[in-house]
Amino acid sequence: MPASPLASTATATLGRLDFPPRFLWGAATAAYQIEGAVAEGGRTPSIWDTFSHTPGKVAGGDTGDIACDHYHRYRTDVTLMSHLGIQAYRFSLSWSRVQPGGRGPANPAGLDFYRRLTDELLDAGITPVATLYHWDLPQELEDTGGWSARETAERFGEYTALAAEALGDRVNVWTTLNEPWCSAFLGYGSGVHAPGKTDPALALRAAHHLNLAHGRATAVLRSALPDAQVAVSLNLHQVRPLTTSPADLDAARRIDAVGNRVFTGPMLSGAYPADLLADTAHIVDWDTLVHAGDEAAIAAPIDLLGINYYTPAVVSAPSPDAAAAGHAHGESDHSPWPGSEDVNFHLPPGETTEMGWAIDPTGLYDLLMDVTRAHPGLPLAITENGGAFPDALTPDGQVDDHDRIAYLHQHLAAVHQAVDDGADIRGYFLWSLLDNFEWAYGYAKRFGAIHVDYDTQLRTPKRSARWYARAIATNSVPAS
Ligand code: IFM
Repeated sequence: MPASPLASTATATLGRLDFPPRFLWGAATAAYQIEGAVAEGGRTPSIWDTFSHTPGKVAGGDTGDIACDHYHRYRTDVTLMSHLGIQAYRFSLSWSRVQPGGRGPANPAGLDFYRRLTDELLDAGITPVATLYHWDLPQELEDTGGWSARETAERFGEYTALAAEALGDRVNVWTTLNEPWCSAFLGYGSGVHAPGKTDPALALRAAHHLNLAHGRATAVLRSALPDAQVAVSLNLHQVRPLTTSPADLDAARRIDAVGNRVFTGPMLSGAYPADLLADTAHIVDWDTLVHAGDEAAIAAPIDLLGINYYTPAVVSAPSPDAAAAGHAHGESDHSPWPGSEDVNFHLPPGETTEMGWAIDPTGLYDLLMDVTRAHPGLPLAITENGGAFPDALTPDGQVDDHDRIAYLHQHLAAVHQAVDDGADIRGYFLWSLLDNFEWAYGYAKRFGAIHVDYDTQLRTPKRSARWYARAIATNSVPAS
């Protein structure tokens, strides 16, 4: 593993929580959520173009056609980041911009866009962190089975090689997949995300092929860019049983298996967990799905685990009338939890964000400590954390988002506590730099530190952006 550029101890001085020296303060976005320009520079449609243009799939009929027009305004956006002191920018590559159709040669115009973006970042002293896949599979690959087809993992390896060859001289930190749980289980299980399939067997197949894609990409990056840091970003669920009854504890075990260990098992421990295989044996034949050597390939060592956290999952014993989707993952008649469809999900008491997600920073602390205990020595970064709130522009054009500041403050304090308690946490990426296309919710939910007026594309840093800039400048947050 490359030497850590970061120390791993935090301190508290009077009135403030100090983060480790060289703790990395970042912000994150994703291609389809901000770029727009969906038909420019040789880009071909992704599954999200198809899905968002299908009536009834996205709130308000919104699409990513224009989004934040970042494709044309990336210089402005880098300047804004620079003014805030952002040290690292996590963005994703649009596969169908880099390799239209997901097969064959690279698209020079697509690569040029990412070269220009990364050059601009480097000129501003901002570290680029590139995510290879944030949910926008080329539609042509979906037409031949998408993630339910093993071949898609092979295509992902080839695409990774094209990206590494073109951008490896500029990008040193790579994330293979963002939240493969969503790609597999919301995309092929509950169907609230593209491609909108609702088949538990396809969802489990997709999970395995996403794991395999991660393994293939990691191997390609290692061989093409021996000095690069390789990571994956998982939206690990902080699963909490409603009570300590054996039935509730078993419900938590089941959701942990199909929500977390389906990825961390093969990626970090070299095997699918036996209880997951047992819970889902009636849905897929794992012996046929998983070929000899797959688990070893998926377990290719990573340098850093990215954790995306928003809210905990409180669960109780299965019952026939369990809500199909569970809280926090959208409305559908189909479950995103194959084999554990009838587990009940509960919204904990207390405040929620505009997504209806419980605000609970102890979930982040517990998650960081759980992962640290399960995988000692594994460097971590929070690659997404933030909240959607009902932002309103004041008459003088400001956004006084005190609720978002409180959310960030509480969650950063939880990160600080985890560092103090021994977690090796290298950085934090606020979700999101900009208001953007929030998938099935369209533009109705705003997660940005920077407000975007979608009619004029005017960017206005919110009060939270200034608060975050101060945290970066002082490498600390207030103690209370
Ligand atoms: O906007 C998403 C992002 O694309 C992936 N993680 C969760 C965010 C908020 O829902």
